[in-house]
Amino acid sequence: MKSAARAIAERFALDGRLQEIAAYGDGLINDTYLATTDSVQEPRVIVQHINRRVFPKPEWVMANIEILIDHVEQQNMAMAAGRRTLCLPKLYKAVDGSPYVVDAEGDVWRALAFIENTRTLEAIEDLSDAEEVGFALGRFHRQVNALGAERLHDTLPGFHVAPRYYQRYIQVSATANRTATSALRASFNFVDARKHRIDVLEEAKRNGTLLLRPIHGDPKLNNILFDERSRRAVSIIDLDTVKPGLIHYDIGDCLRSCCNTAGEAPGSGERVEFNLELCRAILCGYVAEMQSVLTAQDYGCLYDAIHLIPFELGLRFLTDYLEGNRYFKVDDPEQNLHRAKTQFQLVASIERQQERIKKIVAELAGA
Ligand code: ADP
Ligand code: GN1
Ligand code: MG
Repeated sequence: MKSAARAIAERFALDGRLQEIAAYGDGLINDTYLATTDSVQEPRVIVQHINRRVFPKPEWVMANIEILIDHVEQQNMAMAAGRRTLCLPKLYKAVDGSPYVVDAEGDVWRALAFIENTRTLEAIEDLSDAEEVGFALGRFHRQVNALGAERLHDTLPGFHVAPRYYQRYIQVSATANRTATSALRASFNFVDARKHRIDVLEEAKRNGTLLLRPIHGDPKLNNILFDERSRRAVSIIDLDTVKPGLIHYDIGDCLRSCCNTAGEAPGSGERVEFNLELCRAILCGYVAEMQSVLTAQDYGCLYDAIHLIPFELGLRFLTDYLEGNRYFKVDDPEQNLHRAKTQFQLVASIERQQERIKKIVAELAGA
């Protein structure tokens, strides 16, 4: 794959000549590479291969990203000088002028400007990091809200539609049930006890309580870039999943990722808890940006989102485990089961703190 990546990188109109290219990042879906060039201004470039099994229409993914980057750049330029901005990485064009490169297998690759002097965080360390995360997601939502969901393609039909994942799980687990170990059965029981909650956000969407808006789709902690020195959030990346959706999917996803400081794959014996103080700080930073957009109904569904999205992710990992690990990349065949159990532990922690989470939301709604 590395030599393929090199040949692909040569087909982009980069600033400077290509030097090295190496695998980069730890995403579970696409393949990411870091290329270096001899350019003084732009010595590093991110080159990515889009997974076509997951994104059946990669050209739509690219169209959404182009519209979004353009929109945010225009908004940033219209902002008063000195005001804080959230930037998105610019796309390099291919040598032939197209916005991406298609390889011999018909797969799509893109190249993005590397945002220098930034870092991602493995875990949130303090409340200031948490507020920065809230700023990043809130500013992103506020800026893309003005774009309108109808301008974006639905690149991943069913993404974050929890009842769809549940239906698939039911089909797949029916066969597995007969031979399940007791550990696996415990996960099945966990899901069964919560199946009545699975439709909560989709129902709110159907009855007009929640509206479709442009969303990021995957705002986990390591998709936010922080300034290396100030540790302020400067960018939100990994834009493949940008599409029309519920901002609640994003809020739930961001909180399940950031408030679980043990991470998606904790070591054995490590406790998985949902950290309330981090939750409060993230939501504070978020609401500071989104206050003018959020409705009473939006606040009313926040707890449901915080509870549902880790449950949904656990269900997705569990189903993939049962199907033989076809969707999420794994290093060992049991990894997706471990990831599923971790999300379920997080759900249990959220349930134990339900009243306190609702109180935080109520305080923010009244602020
Ligand atoms: P994935 O998670 O699917 O592998 P990402 O787009 O998140 O793909 O990229 C992987 C990692 O590469 C990120 O976590 C980040 O560390 C780094 N990265 C990606 N894009 C940029 C960018 N434009 N500038 C700086 N670093 C980036
Ligand atoms: C996948 O590609 P990556 O690792 O950023 C997944 C997300 C999950 C995440 C869990 C398109 O994101 O939905 O929350 O793994 N992306 C897709 O780590 O399914
Ligand atoms: Mg990523």
